[in-house]
Amino acid sequence: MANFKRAPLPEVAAWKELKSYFDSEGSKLNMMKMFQDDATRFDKFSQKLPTKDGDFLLDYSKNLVDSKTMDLLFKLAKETKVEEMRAAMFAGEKINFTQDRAELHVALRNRSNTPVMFDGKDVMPDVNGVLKHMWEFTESVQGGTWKGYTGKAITNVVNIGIGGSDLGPLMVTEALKPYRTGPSVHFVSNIDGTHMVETLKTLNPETTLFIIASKSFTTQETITNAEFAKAWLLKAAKEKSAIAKHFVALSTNATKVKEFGIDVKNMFELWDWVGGCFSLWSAIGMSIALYIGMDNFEDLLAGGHFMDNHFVNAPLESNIPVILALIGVWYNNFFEAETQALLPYDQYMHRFAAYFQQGDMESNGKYITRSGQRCAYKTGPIIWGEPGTNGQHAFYQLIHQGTRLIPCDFLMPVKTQNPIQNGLHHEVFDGNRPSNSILFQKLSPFTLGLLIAMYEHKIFVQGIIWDINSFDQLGVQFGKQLAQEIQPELKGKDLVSNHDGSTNGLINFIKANM
Ligand code: G6Q
Repeated sequence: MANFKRAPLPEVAAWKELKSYFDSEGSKLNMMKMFQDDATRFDKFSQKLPTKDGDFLLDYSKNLVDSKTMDLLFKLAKETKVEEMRAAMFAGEKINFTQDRAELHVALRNRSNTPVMFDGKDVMPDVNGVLKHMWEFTESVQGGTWKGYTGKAITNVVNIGIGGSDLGPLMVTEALKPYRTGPSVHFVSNIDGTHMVETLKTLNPETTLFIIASKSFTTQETITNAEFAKAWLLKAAKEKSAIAKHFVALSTNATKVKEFGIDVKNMFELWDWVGGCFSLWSAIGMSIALYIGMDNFEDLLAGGHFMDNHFVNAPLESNIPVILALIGVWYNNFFEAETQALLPYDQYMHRFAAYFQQGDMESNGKYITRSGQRCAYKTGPIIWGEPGTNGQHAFYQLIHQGTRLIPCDFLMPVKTQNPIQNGLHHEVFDGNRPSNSILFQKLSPFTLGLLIAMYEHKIFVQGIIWDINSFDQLGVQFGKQLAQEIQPELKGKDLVSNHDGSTNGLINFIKANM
């Protein structure tokens, strides 16, 4: 096990130096002046990566940082053991120590196929086995050889899942619409019956395939919606044998999948070491594969792998996820910025910020350090955002001239998928307002993969610096448990009195009015 021992953050030397630099000069840095004083500022504070889909650029020169700030931030990364933790993650160590799990999503996109060891075993044969299964299935659905119960091909796919088993595939299928080669895809997550009912309204059971995406296969919302879908199919098909033709499962839980009535040959496996908010890279990405084809799905994986290689090999000083993470820490903990905006200038990326609300806030929305103390500093920021240019006509006023400091990431393709007018349409920030500009040629599966992995690693690095376990989802598990407890109490007429006064009052109000 790598040596994770380190000082608590407030005692780390670079942290103290950052604090005193912030108090003396760092907080007064003026961007306009820094550009005037240094003609090489853009070259100094930008990183270009050549990729197979063209050059990728991070320009971080429009930030309230100078060389001294960056040097101290890199020192902070070293002193908080970012390099050691990074090595431990890639080596399959159980870095999610509260749940005793490794976090090996990087193995799912390991296109170079080098062994990735976990508990003394190479996981790559299993990973490649599931990819092969996905290839076969995708080709049969897209090619029309997979038939529904009346012998018709599949035209519509409904992914039933929630949280990590919904947000990624939904975001990616929206972002990669121009690459569509397969059936229409729909996503049902909410336990409010409206979501399911509205989705099924236009669908025909003979040509609809349901994907039940649930790592645990016990999540209440997903299982309730899946049962509803099964009843909807059986109402039309009459025969139980239709289930095998219209339901597949993406899960770790073969027993529950069988119990539900899905043939285990139609189960696509994932493993405990795939965290929920990283699962789009696993079989949970099945709806993506069916929609854009396996070639494109593998290109998405290749983009993620490209970023993994960069993250592992580039020195901290030119490491894009590390730079993004450190600048985020500078604003979060010294300028006390409360939020971080993600603003993609591509309409297809309209769910990108929503996706990283989970990725970031679930990972770093924690107040207990790795050694069990309460943090004496702020951890993860509030993530939000909408696509540009719509945002410009709504909330940019506050970003420009409001009283809060809001660091922004602009994500911009040089070429739009659907040109109406030439040129970029991004607002130039003329005040002392900080932003990163992330430019790529065109939103391809590869580039999207790279962008997702870039933010995943940024979040990971911030979690290390803040000394929290970004990977555990014990808060989410606790919420699920509470929901399980309360559900039976909603049945029957007896008044409930075992919670706090407000919870009892709310439950009893609902029961009285049902
Ligand atoms: C896990 C996430 C959470 C999870 C859903 C769905 O990291 O916290 O969003 O993905 O609760 O869980 P299942 O896939 O087990 O249904």
